[in-house]
Amino acid sequence: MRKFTLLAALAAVVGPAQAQDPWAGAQIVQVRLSSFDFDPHDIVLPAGRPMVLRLHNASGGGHNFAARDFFRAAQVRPADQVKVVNGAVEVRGGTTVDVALVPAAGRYRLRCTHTFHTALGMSGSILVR
Ligand SMILES: [Cu+2]
Repeated sequence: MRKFTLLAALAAVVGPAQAQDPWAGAQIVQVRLSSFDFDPHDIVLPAGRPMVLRLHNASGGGHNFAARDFFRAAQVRPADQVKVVNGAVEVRGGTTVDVALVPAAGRYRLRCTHTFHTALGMSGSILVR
């Protein structure tokens, strides 16, 4: 009986928090990947606000959105954490990948780590303030 009461109390505490999706009204920030560019190149984001990074690869070949320190400092939505591997999100040609997160203030480096792509122009920055 005591166990049940405790569980019921826990459910009451956890219930409302789960019902509220913090990303429901999140701002969508689109970034276009192509050979060999990021558009925009220098991304500016508001700190501490939930947003959806919408990464669209407009080219036929694969690219990634590599920003290790940015993703490390951000709060990435649990369901999207598998999309960030070694600080990079892979985006296959012609596809779009959404990553919901709350960015942390700072200036971060952005690049594509595919061979030679950084040198060919796929580098930029992310400023969160
Ligand atoms: Cu690339």
